[in-house]
Formats: sequence, structure tokens, C-alpha cells
Amino acid sequence: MAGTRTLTIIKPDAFGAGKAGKIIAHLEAQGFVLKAARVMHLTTAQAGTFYEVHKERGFFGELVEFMTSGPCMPMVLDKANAVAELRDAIGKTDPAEAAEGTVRKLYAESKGRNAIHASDSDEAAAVEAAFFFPDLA
Ligand code: 3AN
Repeated sequence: MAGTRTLTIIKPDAFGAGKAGKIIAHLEAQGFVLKAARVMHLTTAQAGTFYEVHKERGFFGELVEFMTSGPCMPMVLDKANAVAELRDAIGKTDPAEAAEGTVRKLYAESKGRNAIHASDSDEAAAVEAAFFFPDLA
């Protein structure tokens, strides 16, 4: 059975542009419940660890540089079938391909600066939630 928890990050582009409140309101209106949140400026080491699965990809350096360029906002969200529901709500990686009404269509600039992260499996959600919120029950 699909889990009820996922991890999202409002990325430095959207956070820095003052879009965090709108994005949170958008997600809450779709039934996501905020369980944990923090504002933090990732170090290069933290961003590298978080995105370790992408370290062989050509955009890894660019991704780490972007994710450390300013504060971001990791959050744990609850909803039935949370991972799939949030992936649907944020839209495709490239905002040009994202469906109308998705967070990336509304708020992202480009494939690299794409406003929001969402875990892609229940396993990743558990690891990513523990990365930012080790004390969350
Ligand atoms: P998603 O975030 O939709 O799961 P992934 O897992 O393919 O997308 O990529 C992880 C992150 O890497 C993306 N959120 C995006 O910020 C960045 N990324 C993906 N593809 C590119 C690219 N071609 N150029 C720059 N950054 C990219």
C-alpha cells in the first residue's frame, strides 16, 4: 500500500522570489497536510549528499550550485498516496512540459531552476524526510 508521507523542498529560486507562501497554500488546497518544515541554506556537502543518486549526471554540479545558492524550505507532507499525489501536483521536471495548474507550470523558470522537489518513491521519501527531520516521529 502506498504511504501517506512525502518530502518536498521549495527550492532557492522559488523561496528567494517569495513564492513559498503561495506554493504552500496551493498544496494545502489540494489536501496536503504540513507535518514539518524548516528554512535552511544547504551546504555543498548537504546538497551533494541529498542528490547523490544524480552524481554521475552531467547537470550534477549545476544542481548542487543552484541548491546552495540561497535558502530553501524542506517540508514533510501527509496525504493518502502522498508520493504519487505530490508528483502529480508539482508537474514534469521541465516547466515547459508541466501540465496547467501544477506548481512547476505556475512557479518554475526552467528545468534546472524548477521551484520544487518531490520524493519519487516511498523509500526515497523516508530517507529524504529523515535527512532533514531526523527527530520526526
Ligand atoms: P524531478 O525533480 O522531476 O524528480 P529528476 O529526478 O530527473 O527530476 O532531476 C532531479 C533534479 O535535477 C531536478 N529537480 C532538476 O532541478 C535537476 N535537473 C534535472 N534535469 C536537469 C537538466 N537537464 N539540467 C539542469 N538540471 C536538471
